[in-house]
Amino acid sequence: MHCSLFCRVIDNYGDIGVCWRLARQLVHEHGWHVTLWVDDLASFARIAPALDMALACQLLDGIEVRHWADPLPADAAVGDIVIEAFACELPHSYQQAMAAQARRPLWLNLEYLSAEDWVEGCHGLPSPHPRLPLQKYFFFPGFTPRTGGLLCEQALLAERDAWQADTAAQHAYWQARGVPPCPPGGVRYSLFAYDSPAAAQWVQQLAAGSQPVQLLLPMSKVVPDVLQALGLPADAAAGQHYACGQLALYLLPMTDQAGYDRLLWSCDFNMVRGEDSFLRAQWAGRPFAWHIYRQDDDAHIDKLQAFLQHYCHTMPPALATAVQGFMLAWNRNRLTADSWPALLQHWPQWQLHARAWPDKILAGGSLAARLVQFSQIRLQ
Ligand code: TRH
Repeated sequence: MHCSLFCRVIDNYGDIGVCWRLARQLVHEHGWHVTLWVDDLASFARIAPALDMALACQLLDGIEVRHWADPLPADAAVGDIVIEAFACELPHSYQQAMAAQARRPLWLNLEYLSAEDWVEGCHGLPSPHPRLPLQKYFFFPGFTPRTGGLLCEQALLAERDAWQADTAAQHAYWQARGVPPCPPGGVRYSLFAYDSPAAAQWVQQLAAGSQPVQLLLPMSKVVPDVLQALGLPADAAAGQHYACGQLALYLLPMTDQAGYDRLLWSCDFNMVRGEDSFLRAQWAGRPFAWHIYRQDDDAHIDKLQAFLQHYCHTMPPALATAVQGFMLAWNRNRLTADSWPALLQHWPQWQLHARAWPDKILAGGSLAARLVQFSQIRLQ
């Protein structure tokens, strides 16, 4: 099966992060041949350092990666399946080529992840092309069996378990990053977020708290806010570290996606953002909070609340209130003095919930498996 997957990088790394992950799963777990078209190789290279930005076409980890420039090169083959990620418009010439195939390809629009109720009703719906003899299906990721599911590699949770049981590997991991052993009673948190007044308040609270905290910060938009909030020089770079009250800060370079997974698996709590990191923190099986991507008219708050309703549904009520309170406060930029301490009071219960959560939401199969099944039925 040949799949052409098209990705336009709108902002940051999530668009290509999701497509890169999906491409590899389709190739390595389902034996498809994938051509990944990407318009921004520089952003791609931040999460896939082995990519050669100078090449318009290359084979990377078994995937044919091609630079998507306008116009598309004449040899741009039409796959059996064509996926446009996040409604990135396919070039008209390519749509015409799709319509001209003796056997028309299956055309999917892979949508953004949302836990909102309407997703179940829209997943899998076809939309006829206004002029060409083609139709496009909407493929919606989601948290329930009647959606397109969630991206997760087949072996991931077993790899995570092995990593979290391997104290020697973790020790070596921290040592390689210049992070000393945690002081007695101390904890490790990671923070990958957008710029945020809440992050500034949070780190000030951690610095003034009663527990030693090592905070791991991959370079991201939140780093200047954190440094400023703590009165540290703003020109910090990856590799530097600082101490401030109970808080020890470690600035980390961005790594490939597997490297980021290991960071998430190794921390007691992860503050994450966007779409892909949001899921990876859930797969870590540890408490996490979500800095959701901001949308116009506060649409992101509805999206956050839909997720929280789902995530907190089976939690003890006091924990649910604390988790909802913290994530909403963070995303409304109004962290109070109680938001974080309320969570700490219910920590062991949250750890149990976080551990059990991935199996619950993966019960209907991962997104790649559901996409393959969806395609097989329609291409019969
Ligand atoms: O970077 P994000 O904010 O991306 C997105 C996009 O911007 C998109 O336009 C928007 O619609 C969406 O958010 C909601 O967050 P995300 O989705 O978490 O993507 C980050 C990617 O970077 C993810 O695949 C993990 C990866 N990553 C690494 O590979 N190495 C690292 O060191 C880190 C910190 C992240």
